[in-house]
Amino acid sequence: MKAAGPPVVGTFVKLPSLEIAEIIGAAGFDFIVIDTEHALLSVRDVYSLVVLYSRMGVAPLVRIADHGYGDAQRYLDAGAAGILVPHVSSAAQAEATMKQFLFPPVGTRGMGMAARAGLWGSIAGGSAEYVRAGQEDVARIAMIEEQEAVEDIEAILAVSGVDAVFIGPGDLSLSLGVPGGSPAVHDAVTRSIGAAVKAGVPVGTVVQGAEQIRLRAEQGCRFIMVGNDTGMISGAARSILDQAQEALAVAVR
Ligand code: 3PY
Ligand code: MG
Repeated sequence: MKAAGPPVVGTFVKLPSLEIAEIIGAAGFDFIVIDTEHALLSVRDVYSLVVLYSRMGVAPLVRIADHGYGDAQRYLDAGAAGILVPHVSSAAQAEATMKQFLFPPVGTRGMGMAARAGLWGSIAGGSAEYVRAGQEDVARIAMIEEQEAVEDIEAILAVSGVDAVFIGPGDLSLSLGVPGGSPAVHDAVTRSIGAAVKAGVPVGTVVQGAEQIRLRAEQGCRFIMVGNDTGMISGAARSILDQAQEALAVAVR
């Protein structure tokens, strides 16, 4: 996210399948977001996906389901490259939530060096390196998905535990009370991206289609998300069936 060059590209992972994970990893995404907010993934499922994707060189992030400490701590100790916190609607909420994922003295995250993130206790550099990596190498990403969050965006961006922000157009459309793809949603995303760029905080969003990808990259997004594993399968299933049905409709009987 922080490197120069084009934005990094990722996708959401919702299925607890190592086979699908290998297929998506082989496609060459820079990162993936394992989605525990909207998918029925167990902690053990997340753990397996984190291990497999990191071994394939694809940065595994996890979207947590709420603002709590427990499961998120376990994902970080499993070696997740970052966490996305959904529905962060104010600076106070951002500060209280992100503190849990930073070690003292700035935060309250617990020491779990015997876990995978500490290489099962054998990490070179010991506890100092486990703590350094947890503070510096993990991305704590606040999701901006409500009208209040867009209005409070400058204050949210100023919270020191917010390493990046991700703008969620789907929930923004619900919050604004307008259909997805409406100009009001587009403008709220554009305003949020602009504020993040001005504050020097990496920003990302989810996009559909080449035109939107170019636009959001030109506006300054540093990470872009496209689609998810379930959509890829359902899209491919529909497309292959449509092709068969079109061919049959014109087949000589
Ligand atoms: C949203 O758009 O609401 C998201 O959570 C991103 O997919
Ligand atoms: Mg959302």
